[in-house]
Amino acid sequence: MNELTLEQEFQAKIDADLKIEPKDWMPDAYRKTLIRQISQHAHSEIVGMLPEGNWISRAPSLRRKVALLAKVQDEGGHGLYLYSATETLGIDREELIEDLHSGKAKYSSIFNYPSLNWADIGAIGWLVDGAAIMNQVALCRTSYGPYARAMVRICKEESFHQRQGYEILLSLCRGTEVQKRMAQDAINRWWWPSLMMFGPPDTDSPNSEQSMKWRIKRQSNDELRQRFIDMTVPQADFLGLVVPDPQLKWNEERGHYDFGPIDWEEFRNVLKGNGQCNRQRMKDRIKAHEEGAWVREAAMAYAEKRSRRQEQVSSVA
Ligand code: BYC
Repeated sequence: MNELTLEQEFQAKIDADLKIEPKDWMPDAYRKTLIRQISQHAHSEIVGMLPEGNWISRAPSLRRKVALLAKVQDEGGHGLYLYSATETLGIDREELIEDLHSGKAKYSSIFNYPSLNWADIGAIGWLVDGAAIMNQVALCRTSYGPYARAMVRICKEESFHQRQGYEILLSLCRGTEVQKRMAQDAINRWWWPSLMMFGPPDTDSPNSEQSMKWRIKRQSNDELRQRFIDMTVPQADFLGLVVPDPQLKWNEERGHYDFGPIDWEEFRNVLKGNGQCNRQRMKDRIKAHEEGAWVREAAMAYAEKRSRRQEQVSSVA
């Protein structure tokens, strides 16, 4: 079969909402786009453990500590599912991790902001995980089978994470005046970066059009961002917190909230490596990777020993 027919069959499969599986034929550009997006997503999960990990030893109660520990552990697990999904596309995990550490690969802009106090852990759960879910529920129907299946499991866990964050903020907002001020301060700092998680505006998103045609992305960056704002503003009202956007206003005609301009210059700057925590995050990630080398070596040695033993057993049988 020639390339054109293969490509037409591939697109027809996508248009019929069938999943593409690892051994199916796929255009090289589809494979590359998936490797880029899924590995960026995996890196985000792993780097996303850092700002929260800082607070495990300082959580205000045993209950909060256990919940945060479980959340951070889930994120490590999400990274593993996603690295595994990327590997089905014929790339090695070590290579992906090297690209992250060398600064070649991107990870979500949001994790380059600092978590300054306990209220930030609430804001991360509510806003960051809330934005992640909004984006990831759409990805449960993405066209590549292994990615879609990983996302189903991830989304189930993310919804606990979001509730964990909201509950922290609810407690603070029902607490003392100082606690409420802490919650408001955290929202003031995390609101705009959370909106940036959805990526640049549709008019400035080079990958969107093709990714939507391939149904890797099911909704555009702006559609998901708007949906997130519409869902989150009433939740902020319930907490009694003010969303830090003076232009935020319900638009009856559109059936959506209007909102003020996003500082895309700040976004681009963070992507270039100049955010508040980019350097610190990469330093911590590389250190953790180096310190974990013995665990990877021990796991490999164990796996090799087991497979040698299995070979011996089957040759005797
Ligand atoms: N940060 O053409 P576009 C989580 C890049 S949640 C950094 O629109 P695309 C977690 C983009 O990669 C976060 N880079 O791209 C939550 C592209 O760069 P290149 C992770 C960004 O791919 C809680 C360029 O800008 N979630 O993990 O069509 C706790 C142009 O953009 C960002 C995911 O990764 C950004 N915010 O759409 C722990 C979800 N936005 O490679 C962990 C999966 C854009 O062309 N990913 N860029 O140079 C996606 O859905 C899509 O990749 C995006 C971007 C919507 C993010």
